[in-house]
Amino acid sequence: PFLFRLLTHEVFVAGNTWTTFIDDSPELFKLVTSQNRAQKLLTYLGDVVVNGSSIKGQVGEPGLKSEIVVPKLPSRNGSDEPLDTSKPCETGWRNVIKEKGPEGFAKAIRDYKGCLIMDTTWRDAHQSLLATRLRTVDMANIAKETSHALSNAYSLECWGGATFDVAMRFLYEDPWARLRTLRKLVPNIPFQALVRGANGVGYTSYPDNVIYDFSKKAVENGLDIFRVFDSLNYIENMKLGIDAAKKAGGVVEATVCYTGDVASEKEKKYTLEYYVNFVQELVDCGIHVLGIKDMAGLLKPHAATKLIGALRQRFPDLPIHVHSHDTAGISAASMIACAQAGADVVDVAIDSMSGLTSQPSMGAVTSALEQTGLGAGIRHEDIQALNLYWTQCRILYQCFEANVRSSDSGVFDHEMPGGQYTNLMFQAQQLGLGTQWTEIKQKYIEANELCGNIVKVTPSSKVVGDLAQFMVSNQLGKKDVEERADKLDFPNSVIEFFQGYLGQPVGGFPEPLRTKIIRDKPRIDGRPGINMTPVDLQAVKKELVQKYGKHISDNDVSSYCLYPKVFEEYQNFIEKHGDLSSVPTRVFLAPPQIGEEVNVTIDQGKTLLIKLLAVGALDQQKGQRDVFFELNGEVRAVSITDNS
Ligand code: 3PY
Ligand code: ZN
Repeated sequence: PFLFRLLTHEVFVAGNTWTTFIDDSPELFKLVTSQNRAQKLLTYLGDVVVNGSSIKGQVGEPGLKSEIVVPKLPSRNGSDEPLDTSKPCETGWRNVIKEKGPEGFAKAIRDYKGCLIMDTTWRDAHQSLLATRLRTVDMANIAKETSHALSNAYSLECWGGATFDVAMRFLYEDPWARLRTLRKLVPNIPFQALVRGANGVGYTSYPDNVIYDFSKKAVENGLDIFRVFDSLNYIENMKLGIDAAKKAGGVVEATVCYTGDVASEKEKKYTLEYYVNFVQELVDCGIHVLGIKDMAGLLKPHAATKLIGALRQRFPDLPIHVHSHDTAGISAASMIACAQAGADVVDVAIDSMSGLTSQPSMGAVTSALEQTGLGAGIRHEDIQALNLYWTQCRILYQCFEANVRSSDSGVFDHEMPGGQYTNLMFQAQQLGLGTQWTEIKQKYIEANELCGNIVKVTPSSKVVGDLAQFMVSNQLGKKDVEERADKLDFPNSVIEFFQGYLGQPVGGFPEPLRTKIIRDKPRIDGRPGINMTPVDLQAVKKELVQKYGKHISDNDVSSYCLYPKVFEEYQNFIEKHGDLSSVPTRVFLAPPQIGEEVNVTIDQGKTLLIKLLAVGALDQQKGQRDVFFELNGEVRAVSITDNS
């Protein structure tokens, strides 16, 4: 009867509910104020209604206003009935890891006749295209179909890199829960994470025990393969990351970061010989798989043939897995060249999440491989079905697009990694100067030279990017920096790099610049983590439990050790609003229409039916508005501070 009265009220019917109507008609409502889970959720939704989304990096609203349609996979036997995907697929390469261990898995991969794929859609593709903002719920909703469609994939990259901190920092999600959620839905395909060696999934060095603990937890929560790299290709950092992944029981995909151009006569530093020697050092550490990480997309087809050819010849039994970005528009050709030169796995992203600063298109690469007798064992029709989902998802997340619209072969000069390219371009666009972006790219080249022509990937790429931005904003050229280095107020990341906090760059630090920049600050000439005091994990847990309560888990302790401030802000948010990870993205990022019904599943299968009814007038004294919802047929109100 209450709802009937509300819904038939003439003001409500006229659709004019953003008025004093609510305040003038108190008899309509019985406010329920209990601070339960649903109420916390409504406080979040109410805030989005009154103030709009506060998710950082969001420009505008999600492009898709309806729910994403989950496509059916075609049948396997030619019948008209679609494939039954109500349960996940149970067969895949993960079974080989479970049955034969990492060594047996590596051997089986090497013995496979074709070239397998890793799908990066759940990690690098959205890190590179959508500012890492893809939420767990949108992966989970297509996960069972993915387990069937990509059952022959070497792995799904779904964790690590920037996803760990962005999950907490911007999406208010627990990264560990993401791993567990997806694991349940995809039991058959190995899960892969990108791990920055001694930097874990952070941007700095940590005490060794933090990295060992993190790696162990990753396996416990469902991770199989660690792609371990170091942002300076510094072998001592690599050894630590490799050992941590191995002790955790994971498959160790030790990775060399590719920079420069092995096929160029001008290349004097990052030559074929340099790579072969570095890989030998990795092999000596007892790795399972070799990763080649071309984070900027510099590897051209001819260079790929030379590099992979040389490594294949020198290490005939070592599985080789190649990663690239399509910034210049060349990566599909390069990945095919890699496969032909003996690579066992190449990285691709589902078509609508591919290209530009992301990985090459799955459909394109697998179709091309098929014709060369190096098929990946993935059905073209299945890719089309998955792609239908991701086409909608890309529109949904358009508010995080950086507006990269074309290829840029200038990457061969500036060598910016894919994710950073999109980030810096976005920032330059926000500044609104048409020339800003070109200037940043130019200064990035100079900043790299000042650092001594280093490998540029997170976190070393941040150093070069920060130095480039510093040079742009202070109108400094390379020569100015060299001459005035002892007086300039450099960004912290730059000072710390020159101190040695990331490790030792190939060929050492440039002098006298290093001394001029760090002045009397300490300098580290070995592995930064080696002298760090171990963290007392039990003591940290005790402190966190005291502060936040008994729900604090050992995983939380690991999150805190890597990102103390981010973790605390995330916990404070969760205390206020609860776990929002299953709120549909379009209402997480923008208010629903008045009268629109939204289903939100909380806890284990409990579904809330939520409808926005009306928004009250501004209470001038309190600076608040009441927002009225219907929750499973009952009216609830929340008072929200209006920030406008
Ligand atoms: C990361 O470290 O997050 C990267 O994606 C590097 O390429
Ligand atoms: Zn990448």
